[in-house]
Amino acid sequence: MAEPVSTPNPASGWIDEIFDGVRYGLEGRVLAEQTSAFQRVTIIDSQRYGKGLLLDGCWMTAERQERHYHEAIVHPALCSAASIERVLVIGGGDGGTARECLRHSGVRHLDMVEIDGLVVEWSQQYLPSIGGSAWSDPRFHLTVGDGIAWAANAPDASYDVVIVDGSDPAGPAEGLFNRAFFEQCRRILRPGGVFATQSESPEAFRQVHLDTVQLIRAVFGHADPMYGWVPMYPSGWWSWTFAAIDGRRYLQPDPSRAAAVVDGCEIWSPRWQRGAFDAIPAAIERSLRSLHSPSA
Ligand code: SPD
Repeated sequence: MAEPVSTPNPASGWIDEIFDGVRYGLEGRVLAEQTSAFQRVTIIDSQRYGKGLLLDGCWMTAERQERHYHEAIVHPALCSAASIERVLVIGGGDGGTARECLRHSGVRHLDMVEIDGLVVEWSQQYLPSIGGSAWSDPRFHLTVGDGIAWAANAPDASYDVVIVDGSDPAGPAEGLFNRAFFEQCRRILRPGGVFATQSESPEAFRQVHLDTVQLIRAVFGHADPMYGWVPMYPSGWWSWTFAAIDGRRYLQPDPSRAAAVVDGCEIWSPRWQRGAFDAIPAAIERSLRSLHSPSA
């Protein structure tokens, strides 16, 4: 994947992610910026979407559009795994994925493993509504550390749901997109378990998207991408990919679990989810049918 290019962030004005000859910008001002041990972390205040987070100049989340992403990555998995007692979130340092998971009363223990402590610290300080009550929920257990190593060291069949909420496959998140990592994720899932990951844009990052879906298919035997919108991300068009140990159970949300969360959702519903899985573009479907399994 080409390295994203980022302009130095001005104190105020347009703040852009620039990729492949296109810029995706918000008008606002930079509130804080620091280079951690892993990446450049930027917090902004934007006119339209409130406070937001960029990593290495790439948009991650913002207060008034984070639900597009977090509801989509969580509820297809949490509404369909056979059990949802033990959940692992790899990445997810802004807390939004954990927050949506913990809306499910069946979750008893959630481990979140985020590599960059500064992302957690600044999300708690500047974006508290995104993590919301997750940060103080007794079921929530945060480890600041390497999620790839965590998955490699976890016992077999130790989680019901594994969600990978990483950034783009450059820098610290690169290892979240390869076969060895997906194999570990499969190994640590219990029977009936469900795996979910963000799988990039079918437009702006088409090849990464295709490779990711294909690798997960090779590891799990099947996997399905689901398509939606995250307006601040490159092209605005995004995807999440789901797989499960025992078939395509993520396509069928359990009605009682869905009913318990849907009224609090802005985007996700069982109906939205059906459409989002069905919204696979024809060319992507063709490419996935014709591709051979990549090996890396
Ligand atoms: N290009 C953006 C990919 C970001 C995926 N993760 C977003 C973090 C939200 N919790």
